[in-house]
Amino acid sequence: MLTELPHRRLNPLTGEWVLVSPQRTARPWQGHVEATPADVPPAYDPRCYLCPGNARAAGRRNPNYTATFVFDNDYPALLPPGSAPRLAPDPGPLFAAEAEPGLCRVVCYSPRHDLTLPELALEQVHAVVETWRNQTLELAALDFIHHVQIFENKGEAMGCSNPHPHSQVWASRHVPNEPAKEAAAQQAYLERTGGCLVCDLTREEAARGTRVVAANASFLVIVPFWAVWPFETLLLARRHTAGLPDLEPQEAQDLAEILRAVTILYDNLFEVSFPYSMGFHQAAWREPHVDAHHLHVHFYPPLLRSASVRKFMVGYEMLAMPQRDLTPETAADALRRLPATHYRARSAASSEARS
Ligand code: H2U
Ligand code: ZN
Repeated sequence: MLTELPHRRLNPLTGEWVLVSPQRTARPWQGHVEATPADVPPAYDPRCYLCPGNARAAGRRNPNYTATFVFDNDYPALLPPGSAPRLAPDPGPLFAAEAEPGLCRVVCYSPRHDLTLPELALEQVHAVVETWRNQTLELAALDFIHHVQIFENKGEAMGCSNPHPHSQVWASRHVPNEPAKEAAAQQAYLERTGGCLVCDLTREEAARGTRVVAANASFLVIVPFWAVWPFETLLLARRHTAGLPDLEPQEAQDLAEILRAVTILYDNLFEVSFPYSMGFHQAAWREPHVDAHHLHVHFYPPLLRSASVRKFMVGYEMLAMPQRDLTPETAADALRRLPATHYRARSAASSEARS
């Protein structure tokens, strides 16, 4: 039984296996309890590098922006072409290295220092989606760019260095490891079956329903069958869409709606601003096999049992393979049952009713 006994499950997008040990969910745990930052941040923080009108760490000043705000990362991990290191002509198989030109940008979601995706109004999340779409178009048009990676690190638990809600865009010449693995798997699936792996998955998961967390006309959010993180989710476009630039206007609206919906469920799970790393996987425009690629978003949240008990990828995970106790089906069920209204909006409404 997949609900009771240890087994392993295959991630068809990466070809990697995850060990599932549902019999261990009752084991005692006496580890470290992380302190959770309970303070509600201010709407504007004069010391924040990302708030409107403030000076950033390297000295540049932000404009008094009123919507989304994009800037070139002051400490970029990638540099434009022309700044390539001089490399040995033939280092041999043991010391391979190559230049990696690219660009890194930061996307502030809104002027508000205190509002993360789930607390922004729907129109504001839509503005973020449009900004990501425009960044993708602009960066993918550059001849030295073959991959545009949009991602967000949210919360101190994920190493986010600034609480002002923002995401990052790193655009690079090479397709990085994770999207490259997934692109190869999608291409192989297309060659083997004649169909799209993610289209087939989306249809199957919608029909089964057991791992569905949220859905609308254009998107589906599931806890994947092979999830590694306890409350990992996968957001899937129902229509075969290679990337953000291909979305129809209604689909962009629906994407904003479902991003808001899933992040509200996350915040409601432990009534805390839920940390995660999330990111879009979209086609690498200049690759020849764009057909096999299907737009999706991964959410990787670290929390396990409460606002302070997180999962660590250590020991067996580092040396052997990922392992989880809670089944993906149980996680999906827990998320799906949560209220659709953010807990802070609910507590604000009830304190208004009392006064
Ligand atoms: P996180 O998304 O992990 O918090 O990283 C924030 C990014 O913002 C980080 O890459 C950049 C950092 O280099 N940043 C600036 O470019 N300028 C600043 O003034 C602060 C942070
Ligand atoms: Zn700020």
